[in-house]
Amino acid sequence: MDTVFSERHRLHAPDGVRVDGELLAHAEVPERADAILASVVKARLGAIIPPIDHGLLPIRAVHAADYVDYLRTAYTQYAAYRGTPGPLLADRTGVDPRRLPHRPDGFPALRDYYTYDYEDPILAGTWEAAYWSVQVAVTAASLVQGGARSAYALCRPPGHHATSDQYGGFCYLNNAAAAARSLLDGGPVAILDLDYHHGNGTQEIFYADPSTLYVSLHADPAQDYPYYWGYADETGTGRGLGTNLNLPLPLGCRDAEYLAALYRGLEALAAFKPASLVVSLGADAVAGDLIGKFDLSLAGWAQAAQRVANLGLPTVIVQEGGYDLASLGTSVITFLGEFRV
Ligand code: Q9C
Ligand code: ZN
Repeated sequence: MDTVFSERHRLHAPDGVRVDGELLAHAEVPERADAILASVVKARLGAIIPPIDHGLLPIRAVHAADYVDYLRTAYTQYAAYRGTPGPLLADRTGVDPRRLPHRPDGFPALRDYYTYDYEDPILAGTWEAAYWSVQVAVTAASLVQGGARSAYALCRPPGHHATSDQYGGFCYLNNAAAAARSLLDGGPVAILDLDYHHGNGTQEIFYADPSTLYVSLHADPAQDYPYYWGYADETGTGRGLGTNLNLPLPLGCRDAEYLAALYRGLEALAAFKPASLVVSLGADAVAGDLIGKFDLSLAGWAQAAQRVANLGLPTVIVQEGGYDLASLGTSVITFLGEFRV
């Protein structure tokens, strides 16, 4: 399997984030991609391919135009407002754009408008890194459209928490959603989200869409991030009713319980008869992660991968979370290894 990768992820390098007045080290760092790439190369999984620039089209296909314009210009707008450039961090005063009759203009009013979170800095290179992360995902999708059985998108920053018009959870643009939408020409698309966290952004983007099925295994939102989304009763809306399947799991969840939920998800997925599959791959689901709190063994993770591979669908695997630099590479290549044939 070939890997699509861009060095431009490095342009987004958050070093510290202030939460409740305390400066915390940021977990979503460039070293994550370095660790994964090193393991992929060492495992001789296939070629490492640079992304093709598909421009703004695949981004606008899943995000609101005003949100895209904001992300692209937020850093410079903020620098002009402050009189000096620096990291832009929202502080969440409780603004929800869906409840506001007027879109605010300029800073400071815009600061909290396009995010639901408070630990995702916008830095000088954030837009460019996020832009190329989408291109990585869409390029991997184009390899699969071109007949490859599978392709791996080594995306950074991750994407599944980015909604059509808000960033959060270390995500700015939704890479997996862009890949999925680009695959829709070939027929219905299923998205299987295996990140430890619920992919609220991906869910939102496709919530009313009957041509995409979103299936997610994740920590119970009553117990962990993203808290407000990911419950089992969120099943889609309108014509998309029945095309969203959330399988929340308890903290400490072990192999048997995880795999039972996966088999339920895969059954629903097969019944949907998709033409292709996008996997949101979060290594934070594996035991030992610094943020994730499952007790899923590496053997259980390999078994999960094998079952997904056995679907036999053309598959784009998109990197999401995973924060333990020591085990991240191994978790990723263990999963990818099951797609070898
Ligand atoms: N400071 C993904 O895995 N809160 N995002 C973590 C620790 C946010 C995770 C709390 C977690 C977001 C793509
Ligand atoms: Zn995650």
